[in-house]
Amino acid sequence: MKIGITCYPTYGGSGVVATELGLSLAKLGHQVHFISYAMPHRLNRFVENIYYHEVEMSNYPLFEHSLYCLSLTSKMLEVIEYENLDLMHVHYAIPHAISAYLARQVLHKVNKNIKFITTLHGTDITLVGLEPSFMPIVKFSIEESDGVTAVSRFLKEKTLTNYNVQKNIEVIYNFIDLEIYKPHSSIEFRKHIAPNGEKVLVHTSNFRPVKRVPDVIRILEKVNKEIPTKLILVGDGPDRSECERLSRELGIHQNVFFLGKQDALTEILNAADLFLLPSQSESFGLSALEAMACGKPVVSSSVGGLPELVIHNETGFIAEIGDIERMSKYTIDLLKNEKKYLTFSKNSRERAEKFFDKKNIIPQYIEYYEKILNG
Ligand code: GMT
Repeated sequence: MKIGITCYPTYGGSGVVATELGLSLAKLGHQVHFISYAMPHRLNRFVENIYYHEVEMSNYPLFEHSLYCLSLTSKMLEVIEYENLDLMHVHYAIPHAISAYLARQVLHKVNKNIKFITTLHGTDITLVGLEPSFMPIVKFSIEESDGVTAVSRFLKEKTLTNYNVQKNIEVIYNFIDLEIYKPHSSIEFRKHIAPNGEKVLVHTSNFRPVKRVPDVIRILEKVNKEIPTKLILVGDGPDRSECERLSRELGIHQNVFFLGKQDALTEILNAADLFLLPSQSESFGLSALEAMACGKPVVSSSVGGLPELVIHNETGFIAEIGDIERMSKYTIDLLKNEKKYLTFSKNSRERAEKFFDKKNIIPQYIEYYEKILNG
């Protein structure tokens, strides 16, 4: 197949899922054309069957605001025509699904066809899409997509109820490369972080308010009162400064390592004991899956799709949003009880292998593409 993929070129989340999907499809012999405003983060090397098309932006002075949606549509049209694409697959509904819809309409006018699939990822449905200025257009673009997938059962249900749509939505879970994300020793890095044998917690995110990263700092403060513990924070975003300030205010900044954006995630995850994800909203929690694949139990909030990933009292613990007290207790419990910790660690890896292995999920996408193309 010749597939066009549009996604945000970002460091985490939907950008990573789309890029890893494209790379896997290319490896299987499909031709994949990425269309975005910048090179997707993980596309930083030559890969056979992968092409990248950058959306050109007009900077005409009349346009005070960027017309990305329209520029993207034009680029889609160009790539669909020149590369003879079979299908467009857009990740994150806003505004990608609308651009794909417009491209399809333009082609209809000249008696050409293109089908497009929209994959819903999270905040496109649970947060941004609910804003009154976006809601009607998100609903419309879901209804008009030839196929729609969601990354968790939670996200599927939310979409059907919040947008009152009658649409078949296929749940295709996010996936992980178990050969890259696996338990291995990371002794040197761990020694650097925790030279006196302290325990190590880790959190990775885009530091948006929805991730509640200050809760991670507050959990560390409580855990540290019982067990000497360090915290690694990976990523960057709007709440980072507030977190740096909070860790100083609480007098624990010497125990917090702000690493910023990092590529060597498996080294970092493997240097830690446990992953924290106290999000306000989380449709799936790819970062938690990355940690689980490395055999790290997760303590998280019980929101969204997280209970589909983190099994309470088996691969980690879940608690109400903002219940720092409980999350700290769960963390301490696991860090103090070695036997329990090892069981949870083993369970985490096994769950990643059983339900979220890339080898099993990629064929689900291919099957879905075929179903939509033949439907
Ligand atoms: O808002 C974000 O956190 C980024 C967002 C995205 O689409 O880039 O992440 C969402 O998609 C990820 C990949 O499917 C999911 O693992 C995240 O849970 C989801 N984030 C939220 O729902 C907040």
